[in-house]
Amino acid sequence: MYTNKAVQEWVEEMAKLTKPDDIVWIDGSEEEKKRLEEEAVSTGELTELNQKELPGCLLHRTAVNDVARVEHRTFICTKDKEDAGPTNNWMDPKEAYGKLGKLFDGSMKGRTMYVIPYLMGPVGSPFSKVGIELTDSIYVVLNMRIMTRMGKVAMDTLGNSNDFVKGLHSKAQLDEENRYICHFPEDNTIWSVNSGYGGNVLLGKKCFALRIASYMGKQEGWMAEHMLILGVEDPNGNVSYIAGAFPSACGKTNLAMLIPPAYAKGYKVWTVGDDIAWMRIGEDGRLWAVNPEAGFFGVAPGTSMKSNPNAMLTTRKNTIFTNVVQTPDNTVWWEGIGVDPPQEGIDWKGNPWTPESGEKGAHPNSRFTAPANQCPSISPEWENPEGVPISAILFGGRRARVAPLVYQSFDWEHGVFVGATMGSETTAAATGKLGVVRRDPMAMLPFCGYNMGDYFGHWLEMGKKLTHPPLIFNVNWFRTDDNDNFLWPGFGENFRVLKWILARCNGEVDALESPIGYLPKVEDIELEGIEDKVSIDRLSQLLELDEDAWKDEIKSQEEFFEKFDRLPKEIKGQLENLKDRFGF
Ligand code: OXD
Ligand code: MN
Repeated sequence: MYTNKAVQEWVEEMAKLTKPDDIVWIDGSEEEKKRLEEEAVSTGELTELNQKELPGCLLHRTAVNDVARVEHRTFICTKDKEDAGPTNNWMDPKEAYGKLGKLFDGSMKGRTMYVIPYLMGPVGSPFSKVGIELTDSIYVVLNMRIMTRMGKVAMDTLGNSNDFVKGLHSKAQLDEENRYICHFPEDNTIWSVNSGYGGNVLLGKKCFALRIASYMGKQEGWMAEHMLILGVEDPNGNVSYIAGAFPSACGKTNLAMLIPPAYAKGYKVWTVGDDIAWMRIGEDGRLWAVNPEAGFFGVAPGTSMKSNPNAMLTTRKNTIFTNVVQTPDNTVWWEGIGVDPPQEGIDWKGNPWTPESGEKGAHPNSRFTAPANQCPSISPEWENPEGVPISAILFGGRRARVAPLVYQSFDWEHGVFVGATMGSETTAAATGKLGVVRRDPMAMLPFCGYNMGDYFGHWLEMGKKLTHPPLIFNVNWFRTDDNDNFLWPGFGENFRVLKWILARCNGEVDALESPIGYLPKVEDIELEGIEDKVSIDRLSQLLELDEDAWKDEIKSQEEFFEKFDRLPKEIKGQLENLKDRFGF
């Protein structure tokens, strides 16, 4: 059905390797969706949920050993090891093609290979790029259908060009020991084998839109970032856009879909994206961003009508749920959904489950895949081919102690340093130990497709070209008191911090200079309506700098930077300046 020669030849070559019984070219039509859903339901790969309560919704369970991104098995395969840098796993491309080639050899025997053309970015946008994913998983096809612009539209965009990202995925045997997610940025290629978990297999998302795209961005002078994009509309109808980088499972989706508190009459927050931003310098010297995705692959646990009503409403139809609890009336439940659990259900492993069992019913990294256009707060601009102009960039993480609620960097270069020194306590979105602080520059540690020292350099270069750069802030919703209680209510109340940030962008409010940047004056964070939860004292505590904690923090930053051979001198200089300002 498609005539692009380069695509055809590559598909043939990959089919020779993986030896599927059949090849199906995906067109993105409704009929195709129906057919694939029926097939997946008939084999048990997907379960149809209660169509009255959750029309168009499906449930999937991954293998129990396959529930999160596997960072230790994710590789950047550049010819020169140095180009992958000190924070990525590296494999020689020849070795990777050889090793994975053996795993792919015959891996689709008895299966169908689906050829998924997809577009990252809005249709007709100069930002947008085409990828093709070959997979033996219907779950992948149906998720890609939600997460990207899939099928004919992508092939039409590609035309006769050979400029597309080549993604090959096979579940193979879901063998943990032979699970590899390999990226070949110099070849525009991604190979993923032996996994069925979203972040490892929906190749348009982390693999292309972040790892490969960050490399492309460096070559071509733009940026691919692990950022949400939101718009704040004021009572006069003016909308300002903010992009925010937070590590996985730190509330990007919640922030992107925030509903302003009651006191902020006439304000509205619009969602442009919840995970990835592609950003270019506009002719006006501002930074313009698009969301390359078309859906949300959000973390389910903790999502409720209280924490994120817009996400809940988005997922009431046409959604694929992964690894959540299936209730007796064939709907879904997860920890933190805000309603009582069913007396019994089927847990994420597919076993009978009761709330008394002491086990979690949903996996902590269980997910929903939902179309962005179903989101009640979706921005009217979310598919604008030119993107939206960014006024502020936020960096943030989970920091129980060190980081104050919010502070502003002195300038772009200092902001890059603030991003480069981000740290966060680990979550369930990746395998590994939970709750330990790891340095996660710009929330890109697992997603930067090249040497992170060069990546910092690229940020610095971009800053030089922006005549109207966004202001850069750091936020921390997760600060706790001595008894480990959160000091800040978070969720919708985070709007109060956004409001201060935009007031800074508009030059409407001054601030206090501190060693780490500009801090708000206590009276400038509005507390109307939450005075009972956040007293002035508490707010002061949230904005406090603990010198001892900062001493340790700077030591940890210094240690982290020691890994880098290609650390820009500006970053080193910023570290020295920070020490000087503290007098350390
Ligand atoms: C995600 C992640 O799925 O960051 O967005 O893990
Ligand atoms: Mn993410």
